[in-house]
Amino acid sequence: MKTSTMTSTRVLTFSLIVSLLTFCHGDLQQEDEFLYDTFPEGFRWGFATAAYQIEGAWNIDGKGESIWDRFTHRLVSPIIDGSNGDIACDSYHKYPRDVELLKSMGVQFYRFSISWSRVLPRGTNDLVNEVGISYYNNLINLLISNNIIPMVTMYHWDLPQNLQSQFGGWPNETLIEHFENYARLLYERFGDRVKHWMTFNVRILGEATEPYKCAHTILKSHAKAYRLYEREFKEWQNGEVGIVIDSEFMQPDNPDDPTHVEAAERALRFKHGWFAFPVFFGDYPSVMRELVDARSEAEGRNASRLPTLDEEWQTMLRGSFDFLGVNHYTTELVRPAAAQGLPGWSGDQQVSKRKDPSWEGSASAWLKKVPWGFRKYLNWLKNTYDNPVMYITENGWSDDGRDPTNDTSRSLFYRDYINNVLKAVKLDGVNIKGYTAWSLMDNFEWANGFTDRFGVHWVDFTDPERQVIPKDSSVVLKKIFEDNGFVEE
Ligand code: PNW
Repeated sequence: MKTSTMTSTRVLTFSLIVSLLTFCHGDLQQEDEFLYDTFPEGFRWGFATAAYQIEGAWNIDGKGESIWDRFTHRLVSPIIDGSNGDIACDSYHKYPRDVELLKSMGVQFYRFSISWSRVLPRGTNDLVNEVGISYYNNLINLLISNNIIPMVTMYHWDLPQNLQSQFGGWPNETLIEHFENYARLLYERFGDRVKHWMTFNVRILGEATEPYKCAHTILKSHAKAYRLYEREFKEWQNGEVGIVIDSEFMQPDNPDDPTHVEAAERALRFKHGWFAFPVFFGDYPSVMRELVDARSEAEGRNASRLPTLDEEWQTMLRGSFDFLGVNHYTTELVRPAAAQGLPGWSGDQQVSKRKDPSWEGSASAWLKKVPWGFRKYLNWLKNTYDNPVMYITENGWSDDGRDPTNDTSRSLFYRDYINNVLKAVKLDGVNIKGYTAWSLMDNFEWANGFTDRFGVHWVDFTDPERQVIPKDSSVVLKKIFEDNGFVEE
């Protein structure tokens, strides 16, 4: 606790100096001064979670195994604290508690994901698990009766194990058809009440050719699901379908060096543009095409590691969104670097990235606090994609959970990041319709297990009842939601 108080004092002193400085430089003022103002009327606030991270009940009531069940059950655990999502927050049994928490926070919507293998245990539509369908029906109905809009992610990383074992997972384009069938089932069963769909929560790790192949299948699956809705459901269900793409902001390490500026732009196109360019413009960014093609040839391959989208797929992909989902947490400093290491996505970009050691750290090694990076990033999205409708679909901060309630650093994180969203909306005209905090409560943080906690509610994972305690940040965030921004006291 000592360190976080010290850090916040340092941050406060620093911002004071910055405000004094900017006071003398009129045009910098907007960049560094806190903005007291409210979001436009109708702006929406909510929380996000994902099925594997909260539900538990991994093998209950007919649910099939997912790749995350298989992965966390390995004999030698790949998870930092040896934990898994077998029970997690037990939201499968305790979803009324989740809705209570949402109500207590005064949100307008809740973004959650559906576990594919809970509704289709084998991933294929020859076997529908009606008990799994009921679970989501109950959750959706309870949300709606409490005036909370459900926003549904179809895929948040928990692929049915059967699709992995039988087809090898996302590198295999057979999955396109299975995803389309899954999407159809969701529209059919839930689309009368769910009006906001997100096909994928996109984030890919790994090297060599596999990530490019996975992304290729995922993009095509997204396009199929989008066009299916447009063709058969939109007219009578009146909803919208988008995709969620995650990226850091890439800041030129030395903004005065044009090669750094170019490298940062390249890194953004390799990270965000990889998925967004096909969805907005129909094809991968040309800088990816050029660099990956050239390097593949130099490696003596007869085909590029980056697959090509033919005319038909380009047409299907181009414009396949009603909104863009934006997950954002942190910023990187970028400069040019020669390609090195194994052939793959990180080397293909020919950049090196680092984080400024003075940036405040969270419990997660990768997550440093850079509030101004968020505003710059939102402006980059606005300029690159012609100001599309956007929702912030994730943004949040982790602690180590040792103190259940005192989380000043998270309160300051939300205040400063949301203030930059406000500046993007009010001063820069970025078209953002809502903001989603990650997350409602501490949950299973993937490879970091229960050690990195992102909740505004603390969860006791040793208690079979999974008691929750509000952290201090829940009060701060609730006030921002209530005020629809920041009101000067
Ligand atoms: C997201 N980064 O992952 C996921 O969508 C969530 O499921 C996850 O719990 C949350 O953020 C916190 O990790 C990210 O390196 C992981 O910038 C890493 C990064 C961003 C998002």
